[in-house]
Amino acid sequence: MATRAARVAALYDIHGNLPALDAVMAEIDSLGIDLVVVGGDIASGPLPRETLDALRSRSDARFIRGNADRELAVGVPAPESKAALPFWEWTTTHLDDGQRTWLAGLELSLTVEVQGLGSVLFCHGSPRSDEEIITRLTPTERIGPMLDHVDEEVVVCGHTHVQFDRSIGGKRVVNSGSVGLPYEDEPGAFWVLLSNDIELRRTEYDLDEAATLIGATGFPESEELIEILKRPPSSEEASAHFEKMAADQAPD
Ligand SMILES: [Mn+2]
Repeated sequence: MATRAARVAALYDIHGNLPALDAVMAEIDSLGIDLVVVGGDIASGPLPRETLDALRSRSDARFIRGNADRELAVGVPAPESKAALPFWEWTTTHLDDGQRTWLAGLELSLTVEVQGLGSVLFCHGSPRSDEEIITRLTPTERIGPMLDHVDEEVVVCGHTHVQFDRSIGGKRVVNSGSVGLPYEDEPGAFWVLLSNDIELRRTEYDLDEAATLIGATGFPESEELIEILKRPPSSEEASAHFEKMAADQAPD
């Protein structure tokens, strides 16, 4: 049976940033939400175990898998990218096999009938891939084929950590942004509230407190991470960067 809800919080790309997640959870609990959709790339970051525990203890949460969650699965080889390897190694050693297996087994997408809004497809990258890139700059002709077999009226994606709300071929395509590692014009934790309408939201949290907590974890290059959390690259810069990656990723 289809999942139905009236007020849904979409929390994407948390990336093991527990203080950011805690702030968002406090806000959604005060707003009154009947479903939380966790949109993937959950654990890969400085507080993987604590982040997973906090989300899995919620009875109102449903989960989909992101590319970083998939890469943490038991038996999946280490990334070839030298840049990604230390983060992967650190995260895998801070999760147990049961947690890695649980992440790997998550579904790739989820459909929810949102009362007053319509049917919404939640996916991580695009409806057909957990790593396909859609940004606010992606030409509509490149997005068209990604939506080919989508019946839902609204698609909520993530993966690029920059929010947008676009209308493409009669569908609304929304990027939820990132709770734990946003590339936006100001710091904070970014997420989306779906009810009668769709609201792009930003929640503030104490970045100095977060820096102390993250700095104490031993996560590789945590000082650089804290710097990005405090002074993120602009959304325009990030979108252009991902759009270049998307062009390289495109088949033709
Ligand atoms: Mn991702």
